[in-house]
Amino acid sequence: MDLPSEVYEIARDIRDMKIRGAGRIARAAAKALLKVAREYEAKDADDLVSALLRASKLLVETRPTAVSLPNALRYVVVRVLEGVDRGYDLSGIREIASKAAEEFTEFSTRAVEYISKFGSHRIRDGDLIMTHCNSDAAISTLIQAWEEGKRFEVLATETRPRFQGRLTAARLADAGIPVTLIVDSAARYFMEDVDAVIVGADAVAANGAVVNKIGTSSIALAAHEARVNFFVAAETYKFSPETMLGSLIRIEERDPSEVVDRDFLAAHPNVKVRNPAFDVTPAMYIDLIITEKGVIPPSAAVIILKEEYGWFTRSRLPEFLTGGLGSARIEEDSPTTA
Ligand code: RUB
Repeated sequence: MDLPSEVYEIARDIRDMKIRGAGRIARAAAKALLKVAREYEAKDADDLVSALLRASKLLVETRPTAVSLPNALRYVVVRVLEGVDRGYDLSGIREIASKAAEEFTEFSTRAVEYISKFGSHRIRDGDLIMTHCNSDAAISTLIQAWEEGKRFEVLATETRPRFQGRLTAARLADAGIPVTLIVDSAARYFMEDVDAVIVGADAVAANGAVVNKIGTSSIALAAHEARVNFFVAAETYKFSPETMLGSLIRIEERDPSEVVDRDFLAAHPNVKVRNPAFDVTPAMYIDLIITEKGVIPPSAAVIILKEEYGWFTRSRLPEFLTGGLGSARIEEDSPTTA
């Protein structure tokens, strides 16, 4: 039996960046699994489980950096595998998978609301706030502060090469917030006038480093140099459990044609073009990470990971959902380090 066609559409839209931004990607993945749970005409429970795993594999391979994507899939798959262990039948597994997918979506939406409320406390009247790329968590925080009556201005970087900053500027302007669009390379030029920077995240590592749109780390460095606060707004499902086991977060490298057009590439075959989509901002340049569980210093990332994903080190998830760490997982009875 083939998977519902919407699953392929969602996977394609994530790959082609019609669905983009770590939170939206995660919710789209949960929606795809919900489709499978509800609509896949399974013979029995095993058949449904294998369809859910097939869909998960298809989805997890669409974009490699946003940890929200495997975490959304794992949220559902872990519960489904528990159901299998408890001997649930087909309708039981359908129920578990649907409920988990819906729960994840609700949790993800609510998380942004909490982040906005916590983050807005850090925005003051008269501030000039810089943001980079297009993050729902960061934008919602700014809109929340504005709705609370605070009056401030925003500098939004255009975010080459795909100009997600234009989306940010438009959304802030629609909310009535004064916003100025600048080229990415002007970030340091303006930094001396900036009061705080707020960005989103695609991934947060166990050591507190944050992976976000390319250019984020240069902005963080400029903020550090100018003694400007650098805030990251990130739901806890963007924290990477793989990094607890030493794994590195993979940085997506996209097509050169996003940077220069194909005519240029054809006319200059000896010019190499690189297009990494994300970069890593070390913890030392980050003042706070604003999560739905509260505001934490980056050094507390590992505590969040242990609380949320302690099970990851013992889980029996398929390899494609553990970043290939299957054999490196810590078994219950393995000796602890000396
Ligand atoms: C989007 C991006 C966003 C994070 C967080 O990159 O870097 O800052 O995903 O977004 P892309 P959110 O456009 O390549 O997906 O807070 O909405 O999850």
